[in-house]
Amino acid sequence: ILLAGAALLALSVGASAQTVGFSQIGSESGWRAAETTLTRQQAEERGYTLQFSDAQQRQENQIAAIRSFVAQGVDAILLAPVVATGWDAVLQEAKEAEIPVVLLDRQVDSSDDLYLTAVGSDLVHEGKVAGEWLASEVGDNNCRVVELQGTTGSSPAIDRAKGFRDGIAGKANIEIVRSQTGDFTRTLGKSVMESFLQAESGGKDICALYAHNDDMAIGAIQAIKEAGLKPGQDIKIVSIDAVPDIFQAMAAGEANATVELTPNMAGPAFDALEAFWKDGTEPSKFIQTESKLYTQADDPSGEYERRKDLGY
Ligand code: GZL
Ligand code: ZN
Repeated sequence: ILLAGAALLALSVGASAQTVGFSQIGSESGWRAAETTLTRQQAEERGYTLQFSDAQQRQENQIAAIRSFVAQGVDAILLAPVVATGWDAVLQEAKEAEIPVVLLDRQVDSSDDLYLTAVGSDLVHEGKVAGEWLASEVGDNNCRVVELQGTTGSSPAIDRAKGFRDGIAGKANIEIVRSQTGDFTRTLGKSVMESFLQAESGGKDICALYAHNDDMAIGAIQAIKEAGLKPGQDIKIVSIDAVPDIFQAMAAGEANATVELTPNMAGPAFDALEAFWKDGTEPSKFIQTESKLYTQADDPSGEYERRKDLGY
């Protein structure tokens, strides 16, 4: 009996019978849905109990969720912060409760001693890759660009706007003539693109669309078609995420380029947490995921097939 008892004790200490609270932004895009799917799968595989909260894009719901996770005494908190500001107080509360917080796919302006680490891409770099692709595409021709920005105040919207402008810097022939948030959704991407087309004499003067994510681009493609124009030809389309549906659009010649953002942020996050739980190992404050440009030349149909069952 003693041996059995010792074995059970060892199992309970060693096994990851951990409870993790996940404050997810919502399900505004296919990419976000895939991130949630993969996080649930990883938690399952690793034997964690995942307490999931969908904030419906509202920061106050995320703050309330974090407070409830702290009250529950979870072993860690995952946070995908909808906007970059306003987190100091609640992150301080988690710190005082000695609960490690890992940021997923977006950054916060809080001091980095208020979270264990942040897992995400170089969002500025993504925008720059998109800008550089457009610059290479148009050469010396004049190009009037419209921009669908992500959620106002979110780090991807801020950084992807900056990066794209870095990518076209010095190109006097490329001009961003309209820029507005589409909140990362297909619906708003479509309606804002409709307003751009109306404001730009039906769109004949628009050379390209830069969308901060594929979902807004997909909505915009619908609007462009309804306006009687050919997306991917009359108006070049470059966006970010590499969701399956953008590859379908590319295969149909209706989109031109996307920068991949991996939806697997949970893997690196859980690896860092396991090291921290085991012996207090402090990871670097930023664990960067890779970004990769895909164009119509990169087997879009094959890329669609590879991604279509990943939970987007
Ligand atoms: C970027 C991530 C963005 C995705 C969008 O890291 O936060 O949020 O690009 C999602 O699809 O809405
Ligand atoms: Zn770069």
